[in-house]
Amino acid sequence: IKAQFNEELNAASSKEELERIRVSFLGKKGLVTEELKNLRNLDAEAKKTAGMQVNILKAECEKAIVEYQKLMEEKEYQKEIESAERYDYSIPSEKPVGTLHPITIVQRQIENIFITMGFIIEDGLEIQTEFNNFEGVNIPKNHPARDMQDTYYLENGQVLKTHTSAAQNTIMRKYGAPKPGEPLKVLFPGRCFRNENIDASHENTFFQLEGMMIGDDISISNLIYFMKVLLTEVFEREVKVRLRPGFFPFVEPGFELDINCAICGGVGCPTCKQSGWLELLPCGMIHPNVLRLGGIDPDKYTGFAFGLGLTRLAMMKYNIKDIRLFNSGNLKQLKQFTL
Ligand code: FA5
Repeated sequence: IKAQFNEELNAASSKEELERIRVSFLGKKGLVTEELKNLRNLDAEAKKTAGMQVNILKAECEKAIVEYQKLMEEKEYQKEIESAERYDYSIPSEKPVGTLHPITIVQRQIENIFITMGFIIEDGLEIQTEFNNFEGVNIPKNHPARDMQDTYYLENGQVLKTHTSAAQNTIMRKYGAPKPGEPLKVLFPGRCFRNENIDASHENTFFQLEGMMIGDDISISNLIYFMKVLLTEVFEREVKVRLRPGFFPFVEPGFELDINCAICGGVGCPTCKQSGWLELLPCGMIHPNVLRLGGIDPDKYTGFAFGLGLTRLAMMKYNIKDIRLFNSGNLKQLKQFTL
């Protein structure tokens, strides 16, 4: 039986054949099982020796089948590996894998314009102290202006910055008073957070881009000049703007620079709330209190600041009708923008 078993086993080339062999030797009516059954016909002495032999045979057959099965699985696995598709990870890909987010594109474009005009780029923290976000820019506690910006407070009393102006104080302290004829010119873009009701033109997370110029003879005409350069370069055409008086505690005088809504051409649409204008660029001359808090003498220096709604600007530039697209993660939409 053992010789026959070995012969058949060695010829087996599939799992099915292996199973057939198992059944024909070890199954209910298998050869080995039959031998076991036959033991009952023997006398006690013979039963003992034969029983031992048959049980050894049974154990050997079982073991051989298990081992042979393992061997077959091993062979199959090797075959699979050899025929598997191979990748060469070192070959350069044909297409660039990612694209810049439209806000990043516009941010870099504006940064480049201002760098050529001698501005430094600074990074403001997203988590700020209440002082930096409010008191440092002349918004004292209980001032109604705090209600204009619905603030996210952290458990430790710090805030998610509601505007890029929160970096003004830190930047003034970092660079100190400018030298004569060398005004301090800084651009500081950043993500801002407000607990807003979200609609087509309001997000709770959006980008602003702030600029500040402080020197011994900075005036409103400098401010208007830089704003015009900025908007002409970004839109690559003359854009219609309007200047209205605007109130911000950190500027005096303060202005609201609005841009003609390019989506509806000025006739009114949901994005501009039917007004034909989009509030885009609040600005003004830095309030003396803000300079003083930043360690700069307001009797010797003046400056302007502007806080551009970068997300809204990107909407204008790319004719994006709904602000919610920016944070949507919709790659099909977001990938189509180029400089
Ligand atoms: C400010 O935040 C001032 N810090 C700007 C400033 C800086 C004024 C320096 C003067 C001098 P305001 O709250 O208006 O201002 O916001 C500025 C711009 O951010 C708005 O014009 C708008 O374009 C954009 N903005 C404000 N809230 C949102 C919002 N929820 N979603 C998208 N953009 C917003």
